[in-house]
Amino acid sequence: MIGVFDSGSGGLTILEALHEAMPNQDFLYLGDHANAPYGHRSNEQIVDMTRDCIETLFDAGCDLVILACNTAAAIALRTLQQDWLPQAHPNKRILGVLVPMVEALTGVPWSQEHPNGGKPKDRSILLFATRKTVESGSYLDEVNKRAPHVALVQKACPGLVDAIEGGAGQAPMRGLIDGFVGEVLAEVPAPDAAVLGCTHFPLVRDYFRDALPASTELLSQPDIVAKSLKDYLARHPEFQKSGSGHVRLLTTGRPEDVTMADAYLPEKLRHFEDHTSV
Ligand code: DGN
Repeated sequence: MIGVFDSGSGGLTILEALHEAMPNQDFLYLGDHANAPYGHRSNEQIVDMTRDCIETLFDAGCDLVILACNTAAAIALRTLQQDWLPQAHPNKRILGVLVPMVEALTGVPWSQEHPNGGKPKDRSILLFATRKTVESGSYLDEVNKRAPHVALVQKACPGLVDAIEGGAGQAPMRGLIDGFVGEVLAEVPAPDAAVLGCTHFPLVRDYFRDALPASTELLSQPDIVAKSLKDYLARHPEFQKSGSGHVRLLTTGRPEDVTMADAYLPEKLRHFEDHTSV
């Protein structure tokens, strides 16, 4: 069984793509709704909360956990992988969403740095993400290290996770997204590509699509992460336990409080069970 974690319901966009790409795999999802959104939390709190949730997924029988949360991946993943996992759970693995995304944005494998320094920047890519992810600089640093020809322009979208989790109406949602996209297009009028670097944002992908120029390719993080996990499992068969395609959704909060479900989640992704682990 593979664990999938997000601060709230956004990681369900990743889970949906994982389930579609690996229909025989069993998945256990945990949304930390009791503490969401993580944008208001300190880095130390994000590390602690992410670790507690991963521990819960390990305890429930997962050997591999996907951090389907860009914020947690950017802030907590390296610390947890280096300082906690080897001592606490040496046989388990945590994977994030940043590595596959950086590889997709740059076309360069993660293991290669500075492959073509000195080239002029001839490809512009917009990254829409949470303020925490943008401020961490993780995407920018990793892209710059691998593909100096890519101009990655980050755009923080404060309040968007709250609006999605809170089930904001369609008109205010469109207004919010038009505002973010308009501000960044004033800087870069014709970007080659854009990526939604927050797992909540694909739930309102159509609004981003409408606000961006038709010539801008909108990359799908869920599809990129799913392909990457499939490749990882092919290389690491010890984590590939064949199952029956069972998917179970847990929340640290109360299922009836997961209000965004009604507004933006597809029906099949709405069935959270109660779970109080942290
Ligand atoms: N879905 C999370 C992400 O991908 O960054 C949102 C994090 C949050 O709670 N702010």
